[in-house]
Amino acid sequence: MNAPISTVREGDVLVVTSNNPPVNALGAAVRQGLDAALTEAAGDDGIKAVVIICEGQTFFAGADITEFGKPFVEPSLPVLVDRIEASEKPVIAAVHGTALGGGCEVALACHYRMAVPSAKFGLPEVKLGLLPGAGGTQRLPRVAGVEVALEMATKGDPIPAAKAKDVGLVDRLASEGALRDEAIAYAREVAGARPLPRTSTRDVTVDSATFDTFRKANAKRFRGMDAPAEIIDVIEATAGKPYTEGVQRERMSFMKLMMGAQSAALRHIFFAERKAAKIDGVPDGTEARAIKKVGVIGAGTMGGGISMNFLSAGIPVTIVEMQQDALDRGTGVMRKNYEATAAKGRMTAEQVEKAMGLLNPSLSMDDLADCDLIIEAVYENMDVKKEIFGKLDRIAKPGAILASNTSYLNIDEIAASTGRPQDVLGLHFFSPANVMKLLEVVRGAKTAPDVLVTAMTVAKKIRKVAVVAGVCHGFIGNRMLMPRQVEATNLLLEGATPEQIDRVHVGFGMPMGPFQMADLAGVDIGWHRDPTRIENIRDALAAEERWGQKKGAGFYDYDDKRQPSNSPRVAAIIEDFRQKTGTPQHDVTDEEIVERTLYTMVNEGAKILEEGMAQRASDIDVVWVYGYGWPPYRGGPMFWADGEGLKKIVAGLEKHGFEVSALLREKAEKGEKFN
Ligand code: T1G
Repeated sequence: MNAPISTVREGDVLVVTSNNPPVNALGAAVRQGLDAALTEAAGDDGIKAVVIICEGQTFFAGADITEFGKPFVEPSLPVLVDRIEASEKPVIAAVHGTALGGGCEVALACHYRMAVPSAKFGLPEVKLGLLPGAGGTQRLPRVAGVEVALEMATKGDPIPAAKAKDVGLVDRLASEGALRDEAIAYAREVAGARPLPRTSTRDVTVDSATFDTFRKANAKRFRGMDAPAEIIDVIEATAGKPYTEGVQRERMSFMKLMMGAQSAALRHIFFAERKAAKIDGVPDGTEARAIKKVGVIGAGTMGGGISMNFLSAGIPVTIVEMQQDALDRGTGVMRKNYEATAAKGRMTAEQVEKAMGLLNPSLSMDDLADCDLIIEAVYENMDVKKEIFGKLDRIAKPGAILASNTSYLNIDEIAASTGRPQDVLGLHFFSPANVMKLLEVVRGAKTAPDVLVTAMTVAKKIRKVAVVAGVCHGFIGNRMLMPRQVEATNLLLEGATPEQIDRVHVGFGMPMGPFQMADLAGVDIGWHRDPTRIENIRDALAAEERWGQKKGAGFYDYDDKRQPSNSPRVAAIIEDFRQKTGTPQHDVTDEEIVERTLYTMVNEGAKILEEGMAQRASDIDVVWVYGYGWPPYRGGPMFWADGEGLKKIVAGLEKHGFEVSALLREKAEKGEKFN
């Protein structure tokens, strides 16, 4: 591979260019090239200033994550950034794309920073369970202040160039498309300026109360995570201290996090998310179909949420309902959702109008005739879906992709109600569809390869994380949810309480437990709606209209602010069922709850793999992290099981009499892992 770093003399300015696709990661060859360029600049009196710029998609997007855990290659990034800053000639960072992590730290070590308006700066190391390990915790507080540094480093979200300029991270904005020329001109302008503005020599002013205030304000968000807490500690401990002392503390904390389980889990998820986009058995070079216009059938919660994903991505949507009032209600909810986002400052009013302007409400399916992708999001009933797909077969243009948003139903059966099963697949969005990142792409037996490739391409465009699932009841996520819910209910009958089971799950890191989730989603979801037919605890609650938060009562009682409290009525219902079923009672331990609700999920995941319903174990991890809030710092159920030890999982399942998946047993016996 040719050297990623090249240098060229533009008069008295040395332009150092990195060409290391896809994201100019700061791998060993890049670091060595930059180091050599600094030596070249230092050794040539004709050079008065240096510009560092990148070709391709972006300025350096960080250290090369694929190098982590491999033997070290000099120069390290911390050494390199200090060499940049120590240069006797000014070094100007010319930034486009996303200067992230080590890329942002390289820019911080430069004496001047220029960026095009579309550029972004970020320290996303925290999303990998790490912290900025090349001086970022020391230089950013000195350049932009402690508050900005805390915000950027603990949350990992990038800021746009204009804000970066406001906070002092960027000195000069360049015109789009003229970055190289304008950076060279800027270099000439500052070539003689002395003293060189070395970030590490600047002071940090801070009010010591800042840190605890920040910790308290973000306690819920950072719950259970090591990296954000460590970052706050490092910035607090080193603010006001000399740079050389501060970077030592930074280095120590970086290595501690790097060796920790949470970073391994988060790096696993980082790569798993990208691996999920790759589809086994699809010929390389399979072209995606063009999706210029989308149709959505059903303007309910799901249809509206699904439509918003495309509208926000600038793709026109024709949304079809049967009745005008349902159509008006649905489009009204979409506008309300957008306006709520705008009220939070995450969208402008113009963007709301632009998105809504791409929406074409209709009462006739005939208006879907020119759509390239049509997504059905109606009532979960196979007959209804078959009828709709039969109609679509007559209406949709040749080559249109026909998708169902079904959560459970058989895609092959739906496809068979058309004459074009090769164009049919499942696109299972998760509620709220305009928020949840996960998209299960359900591959029918006859789904054509280019239809799958199109689905993955569209998913990326609408900023979803897509995972291919096979046709089985519940696909991947909901199929694993079932044993968890069944066991959680069984545990109630045997002596556990809803609050105990939910506490164990929340303590594990889930956003909520099974019963809190039921109350949020609706206890009546999937209920047969016959209040006289009471066959289980859920029926009993539903019969009393304890349908969850929306009714002020479900497995918990809720006050008018939807604050939950344990419900004596629910305890009585559970007790009643314990009596009626004669279930033997025992003291349920937290460990038993984990074994019976989480180990059973892993067991189901292993069966899903055995049956080929998921392409790889890491896909299952992606489903649960992005679809159900499994704590990313635990890496997903299959990664977590690897960490627990598959032998321990098998023993736990056998202890409670579960039938252990053959694949799980085989891997446990061989001492293998899922990932
Ligand atoms: N290292 C190695 N490979 C990377 C990479 C990285 N930093 N970033 C992306 N890739 C690969 C990715 O796996 C994929 O590979 C391809 O590039 C395209 O990525 C010392 C220690 C930059 C916003 O965390 O956020 O610096 O699947 O699909 O959607 O303090 O990539 O094609 O084989 O995501 O256009 C900090 C992580 C590192 C940035 C581009 N930096 N990357 O998004 O493309 S730690 C990050 C991203 C660090 C220092 C510390 C995104 C992107 P493949 P993609 P994209």
